[in-house]
Amino acid sequence: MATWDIKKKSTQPEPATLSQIIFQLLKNRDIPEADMLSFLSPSYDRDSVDSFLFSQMHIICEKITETIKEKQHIVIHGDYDADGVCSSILLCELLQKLGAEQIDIFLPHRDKEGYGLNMNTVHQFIEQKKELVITVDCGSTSVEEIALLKQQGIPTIVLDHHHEPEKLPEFYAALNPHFSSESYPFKHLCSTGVVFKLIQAFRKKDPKLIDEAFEKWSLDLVAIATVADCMELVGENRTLVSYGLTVLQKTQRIGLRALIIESAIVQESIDTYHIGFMIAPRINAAGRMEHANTAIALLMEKDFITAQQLAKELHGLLGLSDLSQGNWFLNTIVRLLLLEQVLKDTLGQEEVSHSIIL
Ligand SMILES: [Mn+2]
Repeated sequence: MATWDIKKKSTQPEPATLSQIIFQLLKNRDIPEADMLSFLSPSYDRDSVDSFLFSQMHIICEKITETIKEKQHIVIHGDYDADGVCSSILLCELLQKLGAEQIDIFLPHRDKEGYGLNMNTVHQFIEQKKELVITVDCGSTSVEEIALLKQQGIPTIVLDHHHEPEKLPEFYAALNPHFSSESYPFKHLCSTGVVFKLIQAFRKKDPKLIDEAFEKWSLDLVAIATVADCMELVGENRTLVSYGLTVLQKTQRIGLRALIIESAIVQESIDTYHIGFMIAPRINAAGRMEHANTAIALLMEKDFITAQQLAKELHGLLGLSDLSQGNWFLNTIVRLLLLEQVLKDTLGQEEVSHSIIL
């Protein structure tokens, strides 16, 4: 018989609006008393952290504004997983909104190029005369690659959330909550969350250009990436995902709608389960089985017919991905067992023979 190990009753005073049992449950999960209310019912205005608490936010905003004013060529270097894809798209949309005309997104091929910047890519950027490189979901450890870019007069901005290496690259500036020199108080943002903080910073600087609608409609991708990257759903992430789910349930992105339909999800009921087990795996399947560019193309597509074709493509790649991970075998067994039960129930057959041919 199971024995329950119940923590001792807390003697600290409970916030007036919480019942003793809820207070005790949160306490047992190490939620600080000050965070209990926002944990249970996040509030966008109350729980958002000031973007300019990032120590280099001002420098980065200025550099991006200047680069766009000079009509220089910007390249976004992302990653092939859901966070890398979503952060590349959000940054591209922000730069377009700010008036940038020359933006490219570069995502490495998972098998042929691997994670992060590599020397071949850097040589390509130099040859293509890129004038500003912005890395998202990577770049924090690319010492040699960023040094070569700098040597060639190309500055690099890093927007990342990977841990600080022993030696930092010579980037122009960086937003990374994990850097020891970083003063931003919340450490668990994914890269898409970091790009979202940049959107909020530009909104604070110019609320007419980056309006409230642009900021709020960006939250669907923040929710997807935060859940897909398995970030802790505490503090600011809890607020971003909570509001992000509401946005996702009404998303205006044609590609995302096509993906939701292809995944047989009722859009109005999307929650973190649907992101983690249905949406994110399809986005990740592109980078795992072919190239993450297909996921970018789908999520940025404006035409529904094309979006449907791309969504079907990702759905097919997910099947291949399942197959490569052995899930196909388990799925087949489960489907056979369900079929056997149906045959027994409807035909009254006691013995049902079946076989799997491999
Ligand atoms: Mn990430």
